[in-house]
Amino acid sequence: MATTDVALPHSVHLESGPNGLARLAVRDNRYGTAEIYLHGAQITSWVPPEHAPVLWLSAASVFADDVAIRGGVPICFPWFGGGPRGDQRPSHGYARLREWELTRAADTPDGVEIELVLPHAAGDLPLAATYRITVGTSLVLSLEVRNTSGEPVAYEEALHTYLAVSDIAAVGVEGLAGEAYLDRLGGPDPIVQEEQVVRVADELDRIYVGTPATVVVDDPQLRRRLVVSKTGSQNTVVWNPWTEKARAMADFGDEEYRTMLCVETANVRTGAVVVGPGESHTMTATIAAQPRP
Ligand code: TA6
Repeated sequence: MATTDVALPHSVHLESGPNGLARLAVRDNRYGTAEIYLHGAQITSWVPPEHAPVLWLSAASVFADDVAIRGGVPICFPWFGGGPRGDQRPSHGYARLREWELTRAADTPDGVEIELVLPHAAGDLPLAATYRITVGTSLVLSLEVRNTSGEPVAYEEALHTYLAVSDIAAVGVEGLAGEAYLDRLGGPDPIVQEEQVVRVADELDRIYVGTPATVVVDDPQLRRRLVVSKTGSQNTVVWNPWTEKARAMADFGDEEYRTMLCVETANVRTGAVVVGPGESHTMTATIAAQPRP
């Protein structure tokens, strides 16, 4: 079924975005606004009523069918980065570079629900991916992966969420005290985080391992706390490129790194998923914006 065959509720509009990339615009006075590109099934904007945008999007993002949009929530699948051995391309897998098909859009008591599926291509792993987005009082992102083969299949996944913050120097990341992480800028051995609150003052790229923890980004200047909770996820990745790495990325504008922080809901490396023949696994991230007293 083609995307254009899907009936849309009055709050969902299919429109043409930059460079003609198709996007779904959610405009609903109960739940604010959102934009989801079919390219990568990438939500790039969610603005709840009475809030500043919750997702960050680079002003330098390139909207092209062979490049990942810089911001929002890229879907890393079926591997993360270069994969467990570091030799897989494209980086973060093929899902975010492909146009997904809309299969359902509905206005429900919980919010506007949108469902997309990843079209299969030659060479793909035998995995069928279905992504469900609910734009409600929270933003709920759910990735269901089904093994269509007769053998177990291993894969990695991450909802690579770019959160919008007032100033990276002003925010604190709570919820990961006591959790172990792999420092991607350091050695191979896990480090147990002793700080109650993580503060970012340089490039930071951590894969927390074996943690179901809910993460809170406390933002005094925006007087809000962004809460990322999850199910079906063993890993959380926390990333800010800081100056040098951001400057090396053409789709990261000057100083933009100061207004973003990635808190990624994931199953990667030792947390990779092994799904049996005909079985499915679902990972869900729920993002909420709460006022800060
Ligand atoms: O999740 C953090 C990370 O793996 C960083 O190491 C950095 O590479 C980032 O993802 C962005 O990757 P991308 O391929 O989107 O430029």
